[in-house]
This record gives sequence, structure tokens and C-alpha cells, in this order.
Amino acid sequence: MHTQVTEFRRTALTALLDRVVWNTPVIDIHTHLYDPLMGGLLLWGIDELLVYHYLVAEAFRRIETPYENFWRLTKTEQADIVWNELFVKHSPISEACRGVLTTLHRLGLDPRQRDLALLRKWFAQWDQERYVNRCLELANVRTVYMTNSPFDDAEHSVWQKGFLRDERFVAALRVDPILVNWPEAGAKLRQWGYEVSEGFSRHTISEIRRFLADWSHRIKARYMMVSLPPEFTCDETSDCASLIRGAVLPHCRDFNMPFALMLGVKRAVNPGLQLAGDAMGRSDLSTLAHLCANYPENRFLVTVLSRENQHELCVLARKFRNLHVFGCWWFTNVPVLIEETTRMRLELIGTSFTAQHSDARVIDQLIYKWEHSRKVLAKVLLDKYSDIAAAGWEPTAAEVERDVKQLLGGAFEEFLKTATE
Ligand code: HDL
Ligand code: ZN
Repeated sequence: MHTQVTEFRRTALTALLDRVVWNTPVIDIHTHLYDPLMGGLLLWGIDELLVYHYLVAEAFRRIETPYENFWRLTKTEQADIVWNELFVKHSPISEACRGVLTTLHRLGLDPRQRDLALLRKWFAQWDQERYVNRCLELANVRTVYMTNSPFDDAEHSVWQKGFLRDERFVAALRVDPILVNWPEAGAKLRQWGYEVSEGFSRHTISEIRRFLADWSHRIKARYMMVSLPPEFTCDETSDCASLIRGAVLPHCRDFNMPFALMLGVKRAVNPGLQLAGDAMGRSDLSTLAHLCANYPENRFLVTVLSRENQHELCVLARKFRNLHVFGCWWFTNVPVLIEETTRMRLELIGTSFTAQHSDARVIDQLIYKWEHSRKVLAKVLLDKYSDIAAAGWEPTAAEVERDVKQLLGGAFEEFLKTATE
């Protein structure tokens, strides 16, 4: 009898989770998408999907073409090579290839026709506005957090000109150059009228904070973010430590915003691959523990690139309530690691984290990145709810809805609000 009841419960839970996980709108807290009105910065369509740097990296494993020859081609010619190498000559079985298939399938297209020209014709009939709406609808994404860098020339001028904001696209202020290459970033700030010098005099620090304040206001930033290499430490000597301690954390406190740390990226390990040339490494998370412990009035949003760091990050989240764990970032955004990481997080920190972010660069990708992640989340939650149901705690539909909302951005929004108290 007990087994039958468990099977019955499992079946009922499966149906409930399928409904709830798919019907809960997502707050996508980290992407490289842009507001549709940011003058052509937003990418969409089949050729952009195919030249996504994840696919370019995989295509280069199949061709002898010198890197610079590939980059001289048009996007259409690059997409032709990717399509031919990864979809026609070999099965599109990698997560990034599968993503293109899921996207096309959900859009109602049949990729088995293997006819790229036909696909291009279909995309050509859409205008950006209608297509953006279609992608957000199919992905069931309510809010898209952008990555906004004043150091990106194209983006810098768009913000200076100003544009009518689409409230579905909200801003996050990205400041990598300040923390990882201060001399170059300092020169840019001087160019923009901020009186900063190489050393970190009181005046320089106050001018950096003025810069951060100006841009936080300009873009209405909800949080600040930076990606850092595995060797990042916050010991007394480094430029990075002086800037984080002296400028970034006080700024975040003044503006009541979390500071997002994305740890473990090794930039340009193979520069010939351009955006696809970055790799990763295991970070020393004692620096993160030091920041959380010594700056309790700051709040830290953290994701890590190394699978080996995930467990320690969960344990730190148990120690520090000002640490919010989010997403399966980049090389960990594959079903095998999403499942392991999500299971670990639920078992160590309950629902007090953000299960995923898409990191999408092409708006069509929202469709597959959220389909694939929702599938894994529903599978893991089925196990975890079955475990507590077997102990007599049958979750109600309302409780499951509450929990899934938490995991798909609700916990993040609470973390943001807490920051404003
Ligand atoms: O630094 C980042 O925000 C990373 O997400 C990089 O942009 C990376 O190129 C990427 O797109 N990963 O998904
Ligand atoms: Zn990113």
C-alpha cells in the first residue's frame, strides 16, 4: 500500500510541478540582452543564434581555418560554417546545439529540413518588436536583467543619448575594467571628466564613487556586478581590494544595492577565439567569506564558474545571510551540472537562492535556456517533494507555487528589497 501511495503521490506531484514550473514567470537576473530600444544592440534571429560564441568554440574543433580568416567572414558565412560542421556533418548533441533545436522547435519550425536558407526566410518575416514579445512569451520571462557597462563604447553612447525604457528590461552596472585593469579604466574616467589618478588618494576614491553614482542613476541600476579571475583576493595590497573596500562597497551601501561577484573566469586563454576564448578555474572562496563577514551591511550576489566551488559556496551561504547564491553560470549551465548543483543547493539552503539565470546574448536563447533549466528544476523538485511527502509532509499546490516563485526570481527580489531596509 505504502509504495502505491508513493507512486500515486509522485504522479500527482509530477503533474503539479509541470504546471507550476512552466507557468511561473521568470525573473532572469543576468543576461547580455539589451532593451529593444537600445539602437540595434539587441541580437536576435537564426544567424545570431548560430554564431553564439559557445557554438563558435565547438565549430573550431572541427575546422582548420585560421581564426582571423573566420572572423573576416560575414555573420551569414560564419553561421553557414557552424551549421554545416555542428548540425549537418555531426549530430547537434551538445547543450548549445540542442539549444538551437529547442528554440526552432518551440517557434514551430522543423530543423530536420536542414535547410538554413528556408529558416532564414522565416526569420526575415519578423520585425524586432513582435519577435521580442514572442520570445518573452514562449520563454515565460517577465523581467530581463541586462549587463550594462559604461566601458562598452557602443552602449556608452546609447545611454548618453538616452532612450525610452522598456520596463521589462532592467539594468545592472558592470564594472570589471575598474577592478581588473584600473590604469586603463582610470584613463577612461579622466577622459569622461572624473579627476582620478593612478594611486587611490581620497580624491580619486571620491571621484570613482561619483562615477558609480552618476551611472547608477543614469541606467537605474538594480545591482552592481563584476566578474573576477580565480586568483581574486581581497588582501590589503591589491588595487582590487582598495577599490572594493574604498569605493564599490560604500557605493552599494549608499544606493542600497547588492554587489554581484561572478568568480572564476580566466579571460582570453585562447585570444584567437575572441569572446569564445575565455576559460575558468577554481576560486579561493575565503576572500568571499572575508567580504561577507567583514561587510555585514553589504549584500553579495554570487555565482561561481567552477563545479568544485559549488559546494563551498552553498556552505558559505549557510554562514552568511548577506550572501545570495544564483544561477548555473556559463560552463556549468549544462543539464548534468544544473541537476547536481540545484539538488545540492536545495539540500543545503532550501529555496533561499536563485536557481538559474540565462546569460542569454541572443533573445531567442531565452526560449531554450529556460526550457532546459525548467525541465531539470521540475525533476529535482519532484524528488525533494517526494522525499518530504514520504515523511508525511505533502506540499500543497500553493506551497509549491510559492517555492517555485522563490527559485525563479522571487528570492532575488526579496534580497533586493532587504537591501533597501
Ligand atoms: O562575464 C560574463 O558575464 C559571462 O557570462 C560572459 O559574458 C560569457 O561570455 C558568457 O556569455 N557566458 O554565458
Ligand atoms: Zn554573463
